[in-house]
This record gives sequence, C-alpha cells and structure tokens, in this order.
Amino acid sequence: MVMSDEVTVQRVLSGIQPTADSYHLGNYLGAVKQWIDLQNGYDAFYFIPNLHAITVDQDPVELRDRTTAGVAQLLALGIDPEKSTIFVQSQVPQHAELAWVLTCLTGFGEASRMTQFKDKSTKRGADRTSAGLFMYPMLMAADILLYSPQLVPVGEDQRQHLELTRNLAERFNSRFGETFVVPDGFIPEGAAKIYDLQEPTAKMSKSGTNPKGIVNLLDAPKTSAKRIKSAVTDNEGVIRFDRENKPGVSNLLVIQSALTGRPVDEIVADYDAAGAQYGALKTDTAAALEAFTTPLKQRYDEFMADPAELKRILDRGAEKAAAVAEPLVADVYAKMGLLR
Ligand code: AQP
Repeated sequence: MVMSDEVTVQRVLSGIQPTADSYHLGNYLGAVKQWIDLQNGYDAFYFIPNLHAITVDQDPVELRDRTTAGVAQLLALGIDPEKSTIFVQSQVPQHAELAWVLTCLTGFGEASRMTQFKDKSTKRGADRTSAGLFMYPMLMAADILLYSPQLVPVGEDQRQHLELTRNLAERFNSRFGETFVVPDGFIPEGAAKIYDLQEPTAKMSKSGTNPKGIVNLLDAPKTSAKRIKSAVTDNEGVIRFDRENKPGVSNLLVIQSALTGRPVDEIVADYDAAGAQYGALKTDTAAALEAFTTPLKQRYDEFMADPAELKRILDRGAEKAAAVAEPLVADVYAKMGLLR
C-alpha cells in the first residue's frame, strides 16, 4: 500500500464549515470538544472546509471573515496548533484536484442517492441548487482520502457520505492499485447531539430558521441566557430525562451535563431532592454556559487581535497538510495516466 507518509500513530481528520459568524453549542459539544481530546492520542488534522461552504451562496467578505473567525474559535476552544494540524481547505489545492478525480469515479445514480443532497435540493428548489451541492460528497471524500486517516469522527448525518468515501477508496484501489486507506467513521465517546431550543426535536443548526433556537458561542452571555430561559419545555413540571416525551427538558439537561461534566442522573437527582422547577434548570444551565463562554470569548478576542499569529498558524498548517496531500495526488495522477 502506498502511504503518503509514515504514520506512527493513528490519524484522525475532521472539519467544520465557516457558515456562520459563530459556532454554536452543538458544534462544540457534538464535535470540537471531542477533537480536543483526540489531539492527545492521535495525529489530528482539523480544517475549515470553505470550498464546501460555497456550495450554497456566500458573501465573499463574510466568508473570508468567518474563515478567520472559525480558526480563532478552534484555537480558543482548545485545538492546539502544536499538537494538531489546523488548515483552511482552499489553501491546499489538492482537495479540489482529488475531488475531480473522485467525481469521475462516482456514478450519477450513486451521487443522486445521497439523502443530504435530496433534502437540501428539495428545500432550495432546482434553480437555487448548484451542481457544487451535488458534488459535495465527492469533495468530502477527497478531504478524507488525501490524508489517509484511519478514523473520521462524524455525526450521524454524515454516515452516508462516509460510506461513499469508503466505496470510492475501494473502487480506486481495485481499478488502479492499492492507494487509499479505507477509513472508518466513528462517533467519539461523549459526543452530544444538541437540539434547537425552540424546536427540540430538530438539531441545533447554524442555518436554523429561528435564531432564538440557537446558542452561539460568541454571543453575549445575556443573549444566550435569554434564549435558554425561553427554551421550549412542557407542561408536566417535572425535571427528568426522556428524549421522546420531554425533548426540551432533556436537551437542557444534556447541555448542562456536558458543560459541567456532571452526569445527567446526578443533576436530575439533585433537582428531585430540592423539588426544583424548570426555572432552576434554566438558570443553572445559563450559568454553566456563561462560565464557559466568558473566558472563551476573551481567548477568541486575543487570537483575533493577532492576525500575524493566525496567518503563521495557517501557513504552517497548509504546509503540513500539503506535504501529506501532494505525494498522494501525484501517485493518483500517475496511476490514472494523468500528466502532472
Ligand atoms: N446540533 C448538533 N449537535 C451535535 N453536533 C453537531 N454538529 C453540528 N450540529 C450539531 C457537528 O458539528 C460539526 C461541524 O458541522 P459543520 O459545520 O460541518 O456542518 P453541519 O453538521 O451541517 O452543522 P450545522 O451547524 O448544521 O451547519 P449548517 O447549518 O451550515 O449546515 C460536525 O461534526 C457536526 O456533526
């Protein structure tokens, strides 16, 4: 097997799109928090997939600002550039090169079966759906296969794309010779799925329709406290964990638990003993959030105030990423008979 470099520890790779001014609590508790743990035992590659972001309309100034802000947020949250390779997708051109090769290996019917494309294109309508959105899974496959990671932390919603990635890796290997590592997806331990505060059966999403349902990490504590306090609950008045029948209360319990490190059962038992009402659950959850976001915002502001340092981190990240990606693309091109 041709490996793009010597891998001594297992490699993980994941990305987060620059599609909003701030990441939200779901992005942190469901993804970045685990990335921080993983960087200690793995060769971690984390990137900002800005080429994915343009599969739907983006304002150029906003996209540029959000990309930088995204990097600063990852650093402020605890991704350490000394341990992890942090980079921006558009600064490593091999992503686009491999994406084209993989697109040409993908069947039209196969790509048409991707449920995320079907959902998003149905919502947007054919005239507002780009061909780029259709190619999104093949670009994601390239993002992964370029770095030969053994493990890819993914949310449930990305499982089908990961399966396509595995199929494309196997297809290429069998047609052109062993080249790609076939990666495994995994949901890291402790990853919490966070739901919209106003519609607690839908996932909290940057592109959610009601801003009141989202807790942004960079919002003022007052704004977030207000949102937590107006979160939808139920009329039962009893604090207990029951995703199906009490999605709003359960969501707040999961948020508080993930932020404080206290198990949900313990939090529920304490409320039970105190005969507490939903008001207490909301006040405590808002306080836990404020304790987390206040120092985070300070660290974020410090990184944003030092663009030269951010540039240095990204230049080094892009260089490290390209050092892995380039030999792989060169090998792929050679095997396919493409001059380079
Ligand atoms: N609500 C969530 N709960 C847990 N994890 C979540 N993630 C997103 N929302 C939740 C995880 O965050 C990582 C980065 O996500 P992304 O930016 O690549 O895109 P996404 O999953 O599509 O996130 P959004 O917020 O819903 O963005 P938009 O609205 O732009 O599509 C992923 O690991 C994801 O699982």
